Amino acid sequence: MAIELYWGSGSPFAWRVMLTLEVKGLKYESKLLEFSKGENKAPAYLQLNPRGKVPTLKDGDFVLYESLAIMSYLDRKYPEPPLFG
Ligand SMILES: N[C@@H](CCC(=O)N[C@@H](CS)C(=O)NCC(=O)O)C(=O)O
Repeated sequence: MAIELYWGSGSPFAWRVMLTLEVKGLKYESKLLEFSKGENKAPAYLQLNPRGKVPTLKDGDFVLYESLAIMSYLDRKYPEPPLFG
């Protein structure tokens, strides 16, 4: 199933997940949230990530937030090339 990444402009936490996806050659749908419009605090987004922060990753029905947790998840599910030695 498709991977979706919720991110916000200027977020280094989102960048590291984007870099992970690129390094692993994974296609994903970009969901850019606008902080200035409060899109990261909208009820629909808070259902995915109650902290109202980016990044959040959806992989099919599985939802995960916290950039390091997302990187670790992606590295386990898609091991090549490995991220962490
Ligand atoms: N520990 C979190 C930090 C995420 C975070 O702080 N994201 C910021 C952008 S750099 C954010 O969403 N800020 C919006 C807000 O707090 O309203 C992670 O590693 O994913």
